[in-house]
Parts: sequence; C-alpha cells; structure tokens
Amino acid sequence: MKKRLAVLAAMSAALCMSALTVNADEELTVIGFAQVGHESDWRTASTKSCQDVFSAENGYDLQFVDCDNDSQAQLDAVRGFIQQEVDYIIIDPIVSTGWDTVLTECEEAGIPVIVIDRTIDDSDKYAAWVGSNFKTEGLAAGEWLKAYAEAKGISEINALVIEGTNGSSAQIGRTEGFKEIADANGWTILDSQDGNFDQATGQEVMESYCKSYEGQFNVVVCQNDNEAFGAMDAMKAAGVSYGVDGDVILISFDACTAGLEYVMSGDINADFECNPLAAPFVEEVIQKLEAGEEPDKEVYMEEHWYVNEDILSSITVDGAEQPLTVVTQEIVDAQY
Ligand code: GYE
Repeated sequence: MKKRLAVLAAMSAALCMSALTVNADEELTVIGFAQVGHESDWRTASTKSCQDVFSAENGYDLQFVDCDNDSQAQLDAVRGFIQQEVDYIIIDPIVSTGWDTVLTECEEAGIPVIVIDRTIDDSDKYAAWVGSNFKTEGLAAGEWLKAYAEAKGISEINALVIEGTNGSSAQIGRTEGFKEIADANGWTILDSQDGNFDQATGQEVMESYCKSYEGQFNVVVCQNDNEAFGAMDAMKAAGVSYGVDGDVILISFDACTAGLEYVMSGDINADFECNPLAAPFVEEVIQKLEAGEEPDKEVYMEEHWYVNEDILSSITVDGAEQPLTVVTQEIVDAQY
C-alpha cells in the first residue's frame, strides 16, 4: 500500500526541500526487505546499498528486518510484510530451500518478490533475482590456485576449507566450484567445516584445524573475508605463517575493503569478489514492474578477481578468460 507523505509534508516547511526529488504530495513505494543478518562486511555493504537507494528522498518507505541468520525469523518477516500489504518484498534468502509456501502466499497477495544475492532453489514464484554466480567464484578460486601452484612449483595441495553458512547458495556454489577443480587435479581437501560467514566462527574453526592438522596443510580457503580475518588470527596464534611470504596460501571471497587491504599487504594471496551493491539493479526491476514490463528473471553482478603478485595475468574459468587484478591503494579506496 502506498503511504501518504503526511509527515514529510509537515516537515517540508521547516526543511530545505530543494535536494529532495520527491514532492510532498507524492506517494512512497513501500518495500519490505528481509535481510540475512549482519554477519559480515559484505552484509553491511548490502544493507547500506538498499538503504541508500530505497530512501524516502528517492520515494520509498523501506521496512528493513535483520533476520540474524534465523530462517524461521526470515519466513515470519516475509509474512509480516504480506500483512502490512507492502508494495514489493525483497528477500536475501539465508538458505536456498523451504520457500515455495511463503512465495505462494506472496503471489496470492499480489505482492511481487525480488530475490537478491543468494538464490532460492525450490521455487520460481518471484519476479527477478539479482546476484552473483557462486559456483563461478569457487571455480575461479580453484583455477587461480592451479595456475599459481604451477607458477611457484608447488606440486602438492593439502587444503582446509572454512565454508559459509550451511545451506546458503553462496556456500553451496563456492564449495562445488572449488571441489570440482580440486577433484580434477587430485588435490587433498583435508577438511571442510561451516564457519558461518563470520569472523568469530572462522577463528574457532581455524583454531581447531591448527591443532588437528598441524604441519599437514599448505592452503586455507575461507568462503568470505570475515572468516579469513578470524583464520589469520588463529594461524598467527598457532605460529603458522600465511600469505605471499608464508607457508600457507590463503584464499578468500568477497573482496571487501578490509579484505583487499590484506591482499595488498600480502596476507591474503587472492580474493574473489562478490559484489553486494545490488540495490540499483533492484530499483530497475521495480521500475520495469511499475511500467507493466517484464524484467529479466536473472541479473548477474559484475565482479573481479584480486591478487597480490604480478605473476599471472588471467585465468580461464568455465571456458572464459578472466583477468587477475593486482590490488593497489586506488582499488582499495574505491571498493565497497
Ligand atoms: O559472501 C558473505 C555474506 O551471501 C554472498 O554472505 C553472500 C555472503 C557473503 O555474509 O560475506
């Protein structure tokens, strides 16, 4: 339901309205956003992207729910939006299954759903999805490691993986992609455990890995930067050296600002970007729906692969050649 801008109208006399693009008598488009939680830098950037685009100044009333990684809370949030009769619902699904019933309820209420970031894999009752190909990210990490190991004369790979939240499409895709390359090259994955996409859990998992696999691993793959930050603390405490000058190759995903700083300093060898700034593309979907047009069902975000050393210029992922970018201060400054 469109909300009258009564409050803004009252405020308009006191405020300088010249910067606002919305007139006091216009209606706000009400958007319910069921966000995963606040587990990572990536997530903070994703939330900010939505808050920036779906602001009152831009003509929106954003109803934001932080679901704190609780799938039931996320289903409840969506049902709450249906009761509120919002105009659109944005869902970043914590896990990829269990969605068909609630999406049917949205459909019956006539509320279009836009899925962002992680995918919903057991229902197609949504207008559009905007996000990343997580399997491609995992494949890229594997292809980079293969080329890097060859360039450095490393013949044996014994890897430890710290996975993202179990059942999320980001975890499933990155795990599958990396494993495909590992299997094709006869690498050993010593262990692969859930690090919940957060720093504290990443650190805990790495602490236990350092005890269980002491002296046995030469690669650590963290499925996001915050887990990598925790893993670095754990390795430091255990006396394990990592990064460009270390004994352990450290690979990460997301490429948030802090992640890229660690790539630049050589603590993380390679970081595979996942772009969280989806909201402008979501707005395009909404504008198409408002105009009665059919939006593309899938919109992929553009992303880059970042490294410290200038020894490989590209990798081939799924048949396509993709550049590797050496991180500079300029890149860090421009990153989300
Ligand atoms: O990699 C991680 C976040 O779903 C792609 O979730 C996203 C992941 C991202 O918490 O940092």
